[in-house]
Amino acid sequence: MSGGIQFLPPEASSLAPQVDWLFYTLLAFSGGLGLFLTALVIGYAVKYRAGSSADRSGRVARNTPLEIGWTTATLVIAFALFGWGAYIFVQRDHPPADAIEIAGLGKQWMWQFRHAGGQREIDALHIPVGRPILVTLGSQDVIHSFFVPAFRVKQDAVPGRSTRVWFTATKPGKYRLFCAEYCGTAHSQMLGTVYAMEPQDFAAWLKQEGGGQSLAGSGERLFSSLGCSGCHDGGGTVRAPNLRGVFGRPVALSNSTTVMADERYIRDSILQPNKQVAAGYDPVMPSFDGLIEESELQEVVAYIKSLSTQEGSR
Ligand code: HEC
Ligand SMILES: [Cu+2]
Repeated sequence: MSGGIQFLPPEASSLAPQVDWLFYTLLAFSGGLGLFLTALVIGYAVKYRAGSSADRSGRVARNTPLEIGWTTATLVIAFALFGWGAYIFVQRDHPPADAIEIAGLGKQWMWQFRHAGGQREIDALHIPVGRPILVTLGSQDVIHSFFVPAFRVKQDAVPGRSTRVWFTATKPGKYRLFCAEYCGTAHSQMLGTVYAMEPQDFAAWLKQEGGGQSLAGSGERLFSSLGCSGCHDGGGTVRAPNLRGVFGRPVALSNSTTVMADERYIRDSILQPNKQVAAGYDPVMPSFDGLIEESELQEVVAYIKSLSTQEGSR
């Protein structure tokens, strides 16, 4: 964040150079085409200005190879640019499996982040460089948008939904975090700082922050205080699926389709249990929509996920 005129923010993520290359190529392509067309317009305007002695007999001369040539060439270029952009987009949408997960929550008007160990921060996000970071985003009120220009990533946080964004920071430093979706009076003050740190510094930071209860631990507490365990831990009168190991596996539904039990499925199961009913069970689970806060939902989802990732070790 130094002075002087900056055309683009620093490139501080593994994605940033790729995005910039695409951007510069698009700029060169459309700039070149724009200049070429402008030159033709000006050239002809001068040539055929009123009173000039240019030939106006209106000869029609077609050049079929030339026409086919430029149509094909621009088509190929346009598709190549599309393919290139799509490749980056798909990559941006597929976090590596070993990414470090952080729960992010947008609310009027601040960003809250919670690490797996329970460390919580407001308008600040500490991350290690060189490791993929996956931020799952929720919103407590209206649409916000998580935007870190130096990382070239932007992702909406939408109420009632879980979205995600991932990146690998490449350079230690402080980077601006914006909310890029107008979200009310203090939208312009919804700013934060991303602290990209060397891994050992990050480990030290995590330790120093402590954190107390882990995210999944808080979720486990909610799981019993909200009454989920009454049905789901067996022993009760209601027959409900055991959630151990459900995350990341395909689930058979009562309508004979199968769905991958990802974050969205877990979330929907809690807020709209009747939308997708697990095969072999009665649709008796009540909706927790309105009874559970967004941040609590993130904790419960973290807990249900932990039931799968720590399989056997618990
Ligand atoms: C009244 C009993 C009951 C309560 C309370 C309850 N559930 Fe359920 N839950 C069920 C039943 C029955 C199903 C299977 C039918 C269905 O999918 O709706 C289910 C399905 C689910 C699923 C999908 C599991 C799968 O294998 O597909 C998840 C996730 C889930 N519940 C989480 C929760 C959470 C979290 C809570 C607490 C906030 C909760 N449930 C509270 C009865 C209950
Ligand atoms: Cu906002």
